[in-house]
Amino acid sequence: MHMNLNNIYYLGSQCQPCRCLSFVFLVLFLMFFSQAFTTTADDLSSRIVIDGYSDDFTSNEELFIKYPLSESQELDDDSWWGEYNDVKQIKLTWDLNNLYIAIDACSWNNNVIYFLDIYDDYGIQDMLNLNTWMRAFKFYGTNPDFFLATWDTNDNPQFWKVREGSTLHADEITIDDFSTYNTGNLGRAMEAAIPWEVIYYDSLHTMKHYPYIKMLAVITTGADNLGGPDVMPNNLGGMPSDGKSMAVLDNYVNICVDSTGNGEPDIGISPKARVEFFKTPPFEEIALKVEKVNFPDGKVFASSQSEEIKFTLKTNRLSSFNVEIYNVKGKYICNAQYIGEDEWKWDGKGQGGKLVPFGIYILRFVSDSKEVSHNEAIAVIK
Ligand SMILES: [Ca+2]
Ligand SMILES: [Ca+2]
Ligand SMILES: [Ca+2]
Ligand SMILES: [Ca+2]
Repeated sequence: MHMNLNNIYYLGSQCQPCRCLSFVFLVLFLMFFSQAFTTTADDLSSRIVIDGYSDDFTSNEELFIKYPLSESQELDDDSWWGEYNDVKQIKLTWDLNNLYIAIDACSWNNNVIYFLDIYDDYGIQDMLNLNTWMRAFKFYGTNPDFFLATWDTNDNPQFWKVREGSTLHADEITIDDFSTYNTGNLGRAMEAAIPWEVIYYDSLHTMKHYPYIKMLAVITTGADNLGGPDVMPNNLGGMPSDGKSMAVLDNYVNICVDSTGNGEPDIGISPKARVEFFKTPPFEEIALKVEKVNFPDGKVFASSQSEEIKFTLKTNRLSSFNVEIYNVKGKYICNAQYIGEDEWKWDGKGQGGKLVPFGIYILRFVSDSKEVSHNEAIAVIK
C-alpha cells in the first residue's frame, strides 16, 4: 500500500513537468495558430492599432505573396527609384465597424497613395484632372472613389472621397489614420481604419449592392503633374522608366467583403482567401502594340464632298491614344476627333476650319504613356 502510494506519487511527480510542458506547447501552438489564422471578427479595434507600424496584421491579412522570391507577387525593389521609394505590401482586414488597411512602403521625399474603387459609374479616370493630388495616372478597369495619401515624414495622411457622380472633384474626410514613412527608413507603413459608413455612405451606396472593393497603391512624386515609379499590383505594361511620365494603372486587387449579400461584412473569414486580381502577378510586362487600324470606309476620302474618314484602333492591352495628323512634309495639321470606343474621325479640315489641300496625310497614333507611336497614311482627294 505504502509502496503503491509512493509509486503513484512518484509517477505523478514525474509527469508533472511533462504536463506543464505540454500545456505550454499547447498555449504556444494556439497562439501561433491564432496569429497565423486570424479572421475577420466583430471587433478588431483592440488588436489593430493605427500607429503606422503594420506588424499587428497577420500573414493571412497580407494581400500579396512575397516568398519564395520566384513567386513573389510584389518585389521590394521593383521601383524605378529603388527600394527606398517602393510600395511593398497591402495588408487588410475588417470588423463590423471598419475596414483596416496598412500600406507597407518606403518613401524618401515622395508620396504614397492607396486607391479604393467601389462604384463603377463614377470616380477618378485621369488624376491630372482632379481638383487635388494631380498626378500623371490614368485608370483602366477602375475609377477610384476614395484614396488615402501621404507624403514623406507626414504622419497625418489625407483621406479623400470623390463626389458622387464626379470624375474631377474630391473632398477630404477625417478618419483614423497614421503614417510613419520617414526619409528612407524601411519597415514603415501608412495605416487607416476606414469606417464602413464612410465608404457605404447612403441608401443607394450600400455593401449589399456593392460588395466588391477594388484597390491599388502607388508611390508618386511629391510635385503635381508627375507620375510614379512603382504600383501594386503591377500594371500590365510596366511603369514609365523615368518614373514621371503618364502611367496607365490597369491592374487591381478585388476583395469581396459581403459574399452572403446580407449587407454586413463577412465575419470569420481570412482576408487573403478573398484576394482576386484583374491579372494575377507575377507576370511579364506586356509591351503595348498597335495590332490593327481599321478604316471601315477605306483610306481615301473627298473632304470637299463633305466626306469624313473614320478609323478604329485595336491594341494588345488597354491604353488610350491621341491621333495627330501631319502632311507629308511633317507639318502638324490637327488632332483627329475621338468619338468613343477607340474610334476617331476627321473631316479634312485644319485647325482654322479650312479644308486642307488634297494629297497624302499621315495619322500618328500616340499612346498617352508615350510608349507607342504608330503611323498610317491616308489620302484626301477632290
Ligand atoms: Ca499598426
Ligand atoms: Ca514594390
Ligand atoms: Ca468608381
Ligand atoms: Ca510593383
